[in-house]
Amino acid sequence: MNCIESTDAMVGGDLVPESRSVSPAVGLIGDLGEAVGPDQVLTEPDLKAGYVRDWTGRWIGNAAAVVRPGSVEEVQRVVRICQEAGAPLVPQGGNTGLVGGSIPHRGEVLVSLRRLDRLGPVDHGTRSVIAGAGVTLGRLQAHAREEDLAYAVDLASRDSATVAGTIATNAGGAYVVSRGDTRRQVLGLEVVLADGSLVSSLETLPKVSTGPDVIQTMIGSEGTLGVITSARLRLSTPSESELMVVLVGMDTLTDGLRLMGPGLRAIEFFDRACLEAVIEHRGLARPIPGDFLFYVLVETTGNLALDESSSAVVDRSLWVYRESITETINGLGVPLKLDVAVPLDRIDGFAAVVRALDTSGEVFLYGHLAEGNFHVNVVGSPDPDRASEEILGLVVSMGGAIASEHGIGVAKTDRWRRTTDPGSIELARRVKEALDPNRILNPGVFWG
Ligand code: FAD
Ligand code: S2G
Ligand code: ZN
Repeated sequence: MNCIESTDAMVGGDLVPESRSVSPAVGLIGDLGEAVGPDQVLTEPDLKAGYVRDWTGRWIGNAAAVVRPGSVEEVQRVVRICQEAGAPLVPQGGNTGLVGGSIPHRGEVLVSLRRLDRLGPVDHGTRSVIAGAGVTLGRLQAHAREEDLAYAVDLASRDSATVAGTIATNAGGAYVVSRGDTRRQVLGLEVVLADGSLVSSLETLPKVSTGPDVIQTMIGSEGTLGVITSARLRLSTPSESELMVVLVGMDTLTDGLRLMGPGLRAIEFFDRACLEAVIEHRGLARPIPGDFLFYVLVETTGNLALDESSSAVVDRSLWVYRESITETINGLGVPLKLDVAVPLDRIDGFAAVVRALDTSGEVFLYGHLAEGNFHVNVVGSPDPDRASEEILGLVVSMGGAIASEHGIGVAKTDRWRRTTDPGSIELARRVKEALDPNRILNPGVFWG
């Protein structure tokens, strides 16, 4: 059940923005300073720097100002001011997004939600918790653990990635195969719409059927339909049985699929290039003897049918080889990162064709095996746009998806428009038209 609550007077069904004594002389920056306090409005380039550069360094944007509201009411005021000034804004959480969607590319107002970091008490009855937009994944996971519960989504960016950012990108991570993506964890949302009004479904009961749950459209909307200020999230009981983590060397990914069975929690893969780079970057020992095209990491509470040919080690610390890949690659140079998915019966064919492409860069393949989710990274390509076109074109030709968990952002907006079926584009356009007719919300994403 969604209820619209607004501090605005409703006149004849139209929202009449509350009167604001705007002295024209102060302008946008002054208005924003009045709304959140001047020290929460950053205009100096060095103070804005961390907010306008993405995690990989591939995008460096510019913001009219960085604004850091500390409450839902302040978010409403900021959005209303931007709406009335016709000033586009980009909502930002931990700024760990990898498709350029969290960066102000054309002087937008950057609205950082990190200060909305309240965490409610765990509700054991509904096994859920209300978390503010700016709560990091790591803090949410620790909060759940203290109550002998668990939050299902886990990313290596857990100490920066925020609740709202993971909802806005429908983040996946290692446990999608056993616990689902972020969408599966969202029980309710509180969102500030483009006109500054507030809509909330936080107090919904665990199971209702009260009409279209339109607010769920915010999941995966990447800051283009509303500013998420809070969410009610599902928690689960951690598995009792002993976990086993195994790393297996193999020369086809299809062989890796045979390791999926009862009790599976996560199945990740990475190629030889990733392993060599991580061993060097982190100064780690070689985890298993032998030299293989691929390495598959399995976390399970079941038994694994390992034949004598597979080299395997059972040790929970093996995750370090998988979790170090992103930072290792970032240390080699600004990577072209393509998060894609291909049908499971095409995974080895896809890997072979990508490797054969002439990207003139170093190619790294890793990701989440059960979903056919590859993170194709290319470092040192002289023409990353051409490499991106070729790889995304290959994905589409194989019946795959041009994004599996990182979203579209500005990196794939053009390709998204060209490869998504026209009906879905038209429906998305109508929703955007209805919710953000003046296109002030993250205008570069999807519709840029
Ligand atoms: P930001 O980067 O700040 O924003 C991301 C998008 O969400 C932007 O479009 C932004 O406008 C929008 N947004 C942010 N806050 C709000 C809000 N309050 N309301 C509306 N829109 C909002 N991703 C995965 O899916 N799986 C992984 O395994 C994974 N591993 C990673 C490992 C590393 C080391 C790094 C650096 C990144 C990884 N990521 C992964 C990518 C990234 O962490 C996710 O995309 C995450 O969801 C981004 O969260 P954030 O808070 O940093 O969002
Ligand atoms: C992962 C992290 C980001 C990347 O490691 O699963 O989602 O592409 C990725 O390196
Ligand atoms: Zn991933």
